[in-house]
Amino acid sequence: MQDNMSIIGVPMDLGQSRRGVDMGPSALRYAGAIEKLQELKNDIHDLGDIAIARPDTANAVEASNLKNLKQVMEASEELASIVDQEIKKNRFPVIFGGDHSISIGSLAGIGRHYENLGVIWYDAHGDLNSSETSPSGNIHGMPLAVSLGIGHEKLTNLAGYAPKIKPENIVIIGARSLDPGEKELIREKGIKVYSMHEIDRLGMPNVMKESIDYLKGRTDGVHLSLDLDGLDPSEAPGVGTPVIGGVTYRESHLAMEMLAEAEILTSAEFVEVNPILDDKNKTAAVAVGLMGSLFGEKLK
Ligand code: 4U7
Ligand code: MN
Ligand code: MN
Ligand code: MN
Repeated sequence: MQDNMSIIGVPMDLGQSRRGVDMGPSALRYAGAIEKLQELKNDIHDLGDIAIARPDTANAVEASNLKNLKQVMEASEELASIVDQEIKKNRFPVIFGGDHSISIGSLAGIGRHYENLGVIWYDAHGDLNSSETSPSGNIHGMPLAVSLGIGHEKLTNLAGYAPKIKPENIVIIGARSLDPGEKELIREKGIKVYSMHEIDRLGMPNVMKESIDYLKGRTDGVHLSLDLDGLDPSEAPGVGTPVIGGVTYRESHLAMEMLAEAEILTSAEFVEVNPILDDKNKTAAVAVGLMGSLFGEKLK
């Protein structure tokens, strides 16, 4: 893995309904994320946070059922362009969210650089809804679908091309809350999913070995999108949509170490940390611990 990383904070909370996740980048920095990365890599640029527009309360009636579509779109454009620039400089992008709608921008910026970009979606959810299937209208439940070219065209056409990724290059890990429309899409597109059922049955070492072998054979780059709600809420309580019965910290730590050893990652993001809902910034500390294992603490 490259020794030069660029950190981009995205204080976005408009892709969902609970306040506080916009403070995610601050919570991660306060928990020592930058210092941890500096311990492990020689050349860290913290680019700070991008600016996020406020919700347009005067025009609360929107042209679509997607909440804050315009603001999410604008932030995604900006994030996509920064990520694109950093990759052109041959730097490894690490994105700090913010809610998971920011992946629309991350993947739009990264996708152009790879013929077959792999994506590891570590999450309790599939984030595969469209405006038609979404029970909530919250865009943080849609980024994986949008990146496949499914959803509102203002989002799917972001950065001027679609789709950003192919269904056969995705692995979802930790799923345990999938909406009916998401399950249908998973079946239709043949997306590889290691739900909690498979993690229980096979164990995390086999799940990661299979995922890595699968992606190694077919991709030319891999993005890790780690939603902290993939972990169990007893260990990562500071998230907006917790689901009981999740992956443990130890299992996640091992998953990150196996990714470090495999040397397949080309970008990463950590999303959905909400310090307002957290227990003394515990979830941000968990995220920083996982960054340590992901970026080679054990191998040093
Ligand atoms: B997250 C949900 F209905 N599926 O679409 C939706 F259950 O980025 C939740 O994974 C989405 O945290 C969760 O609103 C999005 C809901
Ligand atoms: Mn998510
Ligand atoms: Mn989630
Ligand atoms: Mn260890």
